[in-house]
Amino acid sequence: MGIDRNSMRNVVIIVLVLMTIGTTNGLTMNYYMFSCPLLDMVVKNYVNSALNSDPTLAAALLRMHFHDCWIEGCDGSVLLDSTKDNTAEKDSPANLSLRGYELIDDIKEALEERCPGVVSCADIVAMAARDAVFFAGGPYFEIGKGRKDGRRSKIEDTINLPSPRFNSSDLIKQFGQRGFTVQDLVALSGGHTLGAARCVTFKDRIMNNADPTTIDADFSRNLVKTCRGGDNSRQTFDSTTNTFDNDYFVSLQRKMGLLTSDQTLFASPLTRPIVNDYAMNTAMFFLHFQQALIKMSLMESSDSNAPREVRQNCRKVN
Ligand SMILES: *[C@@H]1O[C@H](CO)[C@@H](O)[C@H](O)[C@H]1NC(C)=O
Ligand SMILES: CC(=O)N[C@H]1CO[C@H](CO)[C@@H](O)[C@@H]1O
Repeated sequence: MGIDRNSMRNVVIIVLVLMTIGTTNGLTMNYYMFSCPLLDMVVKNYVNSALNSDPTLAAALLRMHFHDCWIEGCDGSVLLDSTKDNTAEKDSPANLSLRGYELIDDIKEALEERCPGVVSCADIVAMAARDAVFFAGGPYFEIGKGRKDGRRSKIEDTINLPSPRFNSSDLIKQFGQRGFTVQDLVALSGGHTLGAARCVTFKDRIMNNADPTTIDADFSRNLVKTCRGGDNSRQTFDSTTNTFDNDYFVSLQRKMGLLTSDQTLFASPLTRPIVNDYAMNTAMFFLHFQQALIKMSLMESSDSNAPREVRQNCRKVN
């Protein structure tokens, strides 16, 4: 008996098929399987212990991944420090509340000890965001790896980030241009289940008598109080700010969305039904969120000839 040539061939085909499952944009689930087998464990341990001492970092890590991907693809550009000839993305006012860089540095350092020169900073950011969502109570999912780090990070590119003052048509348009459906837009906005925003991003909603059709009166009075502390005073997006849940969507139904770009999702007939679905069905939100986040994590630079590398230090090009 034994294995004949035909069944051997079938085994080989099955193995090849398995290896290509989850391959998108050149990324694979098991990209570092041999070159850095402990990668997943290292990132998870660092993210977990960082969140234990500072749960607000979950929002920061998710936001960092979003900012990274949105500007010229997920290439670690958000991590680069400014140099004397170049002002980097991270020094844009739009970035004012980005945090978590030290954690990424720590993870990179730990990985350089185990598998030097192998794991890109862009992959670390993507994995840290994924793990942050999970440790905050959200879904767990696999993501492709094999991103490379870019060498460009320019303050002027950050004008392409969605504005907190966008209405639903602006949002649908900008997300649509980048390949996201209306469902992806609403699901990704649900990332605001974590974190807070500064007064300067929402105070226009409460000045000159808040419009009661778009904002709850008590909520509005609370925001006025918060903003007495100045433009940098912070207000959480929902009442469970460090927990990844669907409370954000329930808040929108109550006209307690923080930013114009949040509450508008309940105002538009194109997005309101999706908000209502997620407010009722956490499992649906989680599923759609992970699908949209995976899509986001595959965003690539519009310049396919842009130089790519695995950075030694996430803050500096090699
Ligand atoms: C959304 O805002 C844009 C300007 O940014 C405006 O042209 C458009 O009419 C607005 N759409 C809605 C539905 O309010
Ligand atoms: C303009 C500005 O304040 N940019 C900030 C962007 O984020 C980094 C990291 O937190 C800050 O160091 C910059 O000052």
